[in-house]
Amino acid sequence: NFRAAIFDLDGVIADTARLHLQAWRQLAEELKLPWGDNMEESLKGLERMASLETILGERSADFSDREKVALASRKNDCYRELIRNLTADDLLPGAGELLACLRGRRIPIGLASASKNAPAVLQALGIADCFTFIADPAKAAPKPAPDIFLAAAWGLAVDPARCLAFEDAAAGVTAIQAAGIKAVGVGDRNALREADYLLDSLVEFDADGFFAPITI
Ligand code: B16
Ligand code: MG
Repeated sequence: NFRAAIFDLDGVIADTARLHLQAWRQLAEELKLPWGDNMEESLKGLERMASLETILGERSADFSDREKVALASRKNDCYRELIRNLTADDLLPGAGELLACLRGRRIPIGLASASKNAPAVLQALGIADCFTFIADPAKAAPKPAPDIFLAAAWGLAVDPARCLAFEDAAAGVTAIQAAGIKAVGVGDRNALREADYLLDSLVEFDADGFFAPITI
């Protein structure tokens, strides 16, 4: 049995990947950058500056580091504007139910999101109280490095080997496994084929198979 659950946010709990994409797309249009077909999959789980580099592509050399910071912050302002409209309706299928089920079983729940906007997103979705510990992405090397998942396990005071973590991005699955944690891939079965367990959505997750039942 696992003793703790650790979640990625965008694409696992919240339907925010589309908002990140919308904000990046707006920036790309303003800069008249080409928009590749596979952009959605390429941007998944990447931290902010790495996402910017992906958007800029061959045009990266045209911008100084200072200009890049300004561009990333312009995208972030747009994203912050978009997440103001988030509500519990933007929880992905099964997410609210799973969080409630884990809380009922007294399973500590951690967040390992690359997003510096994660606390604002959790508030808007009305689920901030569900989390025992939120790992700080500003203090961790970006996924696929294991740091953010290790920080979450440490914050929950649970051995990584007793944690189960959920991800929608291949780089996230790599990060989880590098931390010595078992990975549940949620979404694209091909992109996430390295995961220890695969789900189309959290609705399919059977908590009884992984976590001890409520003990009184
Ligand atoms: P921010 P996750 C990631 O969150 C997103 O998937 C990714 O698209 C985003 O660029 C990254 O957070 C950084 O977010 O710009 O808000 O700090 O999937 O790790 O929860
Ligand atoms: Mg994600």
